[in-house]
Amino acid sequence: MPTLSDPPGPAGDAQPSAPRPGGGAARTMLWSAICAFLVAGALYGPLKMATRDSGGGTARGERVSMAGVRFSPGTLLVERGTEVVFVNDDNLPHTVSAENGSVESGTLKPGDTFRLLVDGRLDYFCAIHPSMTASVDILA
Ligand SMILES: [Cu+2]
Repeated sequence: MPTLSDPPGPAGDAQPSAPRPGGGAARTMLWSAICAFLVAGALYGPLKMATRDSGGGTARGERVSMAGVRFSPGTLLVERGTEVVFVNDDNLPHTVSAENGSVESGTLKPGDTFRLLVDGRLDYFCAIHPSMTASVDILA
């Protein structure tokens, strides 16, 4: 019967050493995790906000969103001949109206889209909110 004497030894040893210190370590780890999460949030939050504030920025793509009474991105870069979709994600009506009069979407209600084949640089604005200006530029 040598096997009977083997198992109980370690089990009995583990009990005194495990309970309180183990709990403390788990607690510390939880706190580090929470702190890491908070720090990450503090760092990432402002970055994200900065990106959104420059919502008038430059981007490549085929989609322009109207939201918060502005076009986003403010400058869209596309290949010549790209079909660009303007989407009214706002809760106000807007238009896509070219500065030179070559394009006029008419009133786009919230949720409406306007598709346009872009063959050259387009500077446009919203006829309802003239402070909304943006452009589509052609990639060289
Ligand atoms: Cu508008």
